[in-house]
Amino acid sequence: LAVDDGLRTGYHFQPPKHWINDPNGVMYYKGVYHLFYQYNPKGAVWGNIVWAHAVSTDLVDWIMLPPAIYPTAPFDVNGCWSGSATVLPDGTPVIMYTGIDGENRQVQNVAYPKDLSDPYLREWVKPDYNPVIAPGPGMNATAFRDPTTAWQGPDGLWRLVIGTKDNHRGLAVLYRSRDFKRWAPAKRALHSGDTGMWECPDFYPVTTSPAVGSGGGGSGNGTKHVLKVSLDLTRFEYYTFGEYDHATDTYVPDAALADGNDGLRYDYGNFYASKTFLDTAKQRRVLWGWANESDSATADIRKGWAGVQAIPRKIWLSSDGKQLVQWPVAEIESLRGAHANVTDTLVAGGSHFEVTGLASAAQADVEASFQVMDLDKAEPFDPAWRGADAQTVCAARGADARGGVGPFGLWALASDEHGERTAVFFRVFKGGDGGKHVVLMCNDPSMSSHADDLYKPTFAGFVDVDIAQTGGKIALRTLIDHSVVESFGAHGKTCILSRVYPTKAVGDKARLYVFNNGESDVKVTHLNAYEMRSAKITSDAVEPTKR
Ligand code: DQQ
Repeated sequence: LAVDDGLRTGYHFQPPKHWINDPNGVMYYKGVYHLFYQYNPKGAVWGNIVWAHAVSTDLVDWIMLPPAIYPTAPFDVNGCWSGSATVLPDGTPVIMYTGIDGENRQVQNVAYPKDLSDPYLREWVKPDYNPVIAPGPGMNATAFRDPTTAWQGPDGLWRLVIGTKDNHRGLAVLYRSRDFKRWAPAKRALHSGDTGMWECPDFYPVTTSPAVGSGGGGSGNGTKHVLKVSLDLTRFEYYTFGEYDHATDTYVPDAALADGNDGLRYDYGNFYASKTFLDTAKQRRVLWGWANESDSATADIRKGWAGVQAIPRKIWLSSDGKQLVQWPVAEIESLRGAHANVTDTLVAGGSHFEVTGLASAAQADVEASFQVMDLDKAEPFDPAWRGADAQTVCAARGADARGGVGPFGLWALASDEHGERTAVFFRVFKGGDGGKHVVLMCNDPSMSSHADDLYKPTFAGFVDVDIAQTGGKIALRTLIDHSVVESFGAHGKTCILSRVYPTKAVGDKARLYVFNNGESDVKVTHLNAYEMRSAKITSDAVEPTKR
């Protein structure tokens, strides 16, 4: 089957063909970034899962290697599911992943590099003593998976968390080990919530400084610990952060934060099964997440591929300590080419203009700053929406519903006459908590494609900014990549990734517009739209040793 090139990404990570899902075992080791990911080597739908492997020195260009972990033994004969890497103090990396055993139980296995002198760590050895963690009596053996990176407590013991459920209760269960081989369950789970299964937990320290210490553990000095879980019922991820007591292994989320469906999300769009790692080269924490397709399985089979990884994001705690902030790693800016610039341009209510001068806007990085000229025009926030999530509000007030302040923002991947367009925008209401304005950020793909059979929900998140204080200013960055529209509002406070499948706004036919569907005029104080070169994806020249 032909691979459909028109909608493949140019700088978002994708293998040449077939299905991918969760990022796994992400790490930095001796000058090389490793990305493993769930992969079906036989087709464009989920199945036959192995750990595919790619390496990079800059998180931009990738060398594809043969799968690193694939079924070989009774403890993983039915699949090698998600897991994490930990770099031990002696410098040895170890992977722990979920194996699906001969009885379809989910067990945790370790794997070590076969040859530490191979800079790419191509081959991994699974000791015979696997599995190292099996579901205990009374545990749900078909919902016990996705071990985190391990961390070492002051007592020298390793700890990690595994996702599971007990009926409807999602749990992050804790295990401890002295040698990474024998693991004992803690009496209490690290945390739990009434949300169904917790997949792909992640647990790590953050501070308000984007630069992190190389230790990666630590507490005190304003350090918070983040617990992120992926909810298989909604396919959304939620996080809390709070105090973690190393001595008692107790995690208490900050009181202002809600668990589960009412909680904060890394991304309010299509972004799942994410995982962070500590990048000791650049003293930052980096987040990887998977974005699946929004078309049908039939379409994926026809395309020959399914799934991409989001651009890796630096992640840290906002200066007010109320949420996490994310920003694309700076390295991707090396792909920026020719650019179009707009400065101090007024967009009257009800108007739009095209950002011209790009050979193609199908592969672009757009940084824009807007200024609302008359915040008094903001409509009141409907009391019926109190407590509703942003997606509900945005569904009621899409990009084409005229407003007082907004919707204003970008039409990405727009065709001639913008019959196809994906709207990324802000909308401002008055009457929020404490008299503040409510700022909503939305991604509305309802006009994104003339094709049928697409999943086209609006995605939305609230943006925690006091827009009156900023003089009506708000920033938007959008990474456009053929079938990806990945946006960062208010310098990374609210993020939304969306997958779209234009039929006309493809390749050099894709255009970019600024629009304003509100009553208040909006000024584009500045906008830079860069054409993006493609990342280099090469395959490993070295013949893998026969296995
Ligand atoms: N994907 C993996 C599981 C994980 C799920 C299987 C999340 O380990 O829970 O491919 O997308």
